[in-house]
Amino acid sequence: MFATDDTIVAIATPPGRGALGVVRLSGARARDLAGALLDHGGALQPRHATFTRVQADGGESALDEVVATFFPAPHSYTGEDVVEITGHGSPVLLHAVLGRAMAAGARLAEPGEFTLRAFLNGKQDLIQSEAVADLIDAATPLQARIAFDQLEGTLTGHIGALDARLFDLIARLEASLDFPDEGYHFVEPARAAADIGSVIALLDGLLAGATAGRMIREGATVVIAGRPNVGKSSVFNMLAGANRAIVTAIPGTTRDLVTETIDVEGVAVTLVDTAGWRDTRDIVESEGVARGAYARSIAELVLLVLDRSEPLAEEDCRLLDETSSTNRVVVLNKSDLPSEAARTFTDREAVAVSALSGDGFDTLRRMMATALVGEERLRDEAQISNTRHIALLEQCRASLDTARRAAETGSVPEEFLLIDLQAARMRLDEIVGRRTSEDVLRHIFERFCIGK
Ligand SMILES: Nc1nc2c(ncn2[C@@H]2O[C@H](COP(=O)(O)OP(=O)(O)O)[C@@H](O)[C@H]2O)c(=O)[nH]1
Ligand SMILES: [Mg+2]
Repeated sequence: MFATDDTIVAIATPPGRGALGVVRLSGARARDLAGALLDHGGALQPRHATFTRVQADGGESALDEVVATFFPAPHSYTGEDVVEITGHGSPVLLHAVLGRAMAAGARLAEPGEFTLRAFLNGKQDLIQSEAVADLIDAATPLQARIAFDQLEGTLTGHIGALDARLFDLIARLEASLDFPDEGYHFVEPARAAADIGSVIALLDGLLAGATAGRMIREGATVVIAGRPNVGKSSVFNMLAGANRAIVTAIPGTTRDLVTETIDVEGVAVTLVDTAGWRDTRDIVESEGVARGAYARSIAELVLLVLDRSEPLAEEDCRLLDETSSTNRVVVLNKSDLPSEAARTFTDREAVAVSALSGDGFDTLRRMMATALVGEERLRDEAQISNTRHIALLEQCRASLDTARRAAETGSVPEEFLLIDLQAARMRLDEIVGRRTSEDVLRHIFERFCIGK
């Protein structure tokens, strides 16, 4: 299992220079080790910011002025004694402090080890530890909000409520198994089926926001498609807010995939500009076209750009056909020019824009967000966003479904019902980390960077 009996140290702030930098120690010897580095006479007082100095090697001169704060166990991030030393944000100074702490006997922390200790010491459940990583990684305010909700324990509360219902049901079933001779049923099968059904309904409520949640957490790939010269690169640039892709009046200028990550109403979107779709003999260009076709096939959403100032070309029709069953938004570009479009589209499927003036782009962004995560995204539906949680909840639901069917038909003994209910409960335990293998933990905490 993981070692937690030594004292770990790491630089907690990102690499590079800044006004401040933090070195953090956690473990039973944190205060002693910090004391050995600091100029300060006497022990650090709990939860006091102490202005002091870090001594250079040998102790004659000082390295830096710092503020040291001691958080005694168990009221610290990790649940252990923690000391945070805040100095100037110079890599040279921070590495010197780190080196001195290690020379004094601290071990360099593994990635995520502070948070792992917080989990192992019961300061957080696994959902919350994962939320710390998500919060740090958040690229949009919506991602940050969902991660913070999970850190605050919203999802933990929902899982706990499901677990309590299952626990109650299992206890009643077990009691009726314990007194078979009395012929007494604590739980009538029909009642059990109804109870399981109500747990399933709660679970479905959580899972309803899963697609949106996952999309918000993981972001989405959106591919811009269309024949040459309809204004794909111009639409890309307008969405990206910068002149990122090459725009020319010569068809076939975009030969490779150009990507940019942008925030579309809270969703982190990787926007991909592709080469125009057409039959071509130019080798470089046809490679670009092939990549474009591949990008379309893996995209969560396709923006199919048409030039509204021209009648539909054969290639437009072909792309319209090809993407008819894909999640797509039709972008009728060049709305600043007189319309020549022969075909009409509904407001739900198409939007007129001008990549020249920016007209219509607010609507386009809204339509993209809706196509990706649905209308409900900004309400509190997306409480679940992590693929691991979603998969476990789905397994939980499958076990409950089996149990409910068995209870409804009365076809199997209560023992079997219990096995399914216990299996369902085990999945909930895995989500919060009450029952999780070391491998799973390693995998989760590896994602963190050192110092977290
Ligand atoms: N009038 C007008 N011209 C546009 C608009 N969008 C793009 N263009 C022009 O159409 C040509 C092709 O644009 P580009 O973005 O390179 O098209 P792509 O080949 O599909 O990537 C360029 O001359 C653009 O300036 C628009 O909304 N209105
Ligand atoms: Mg282009």
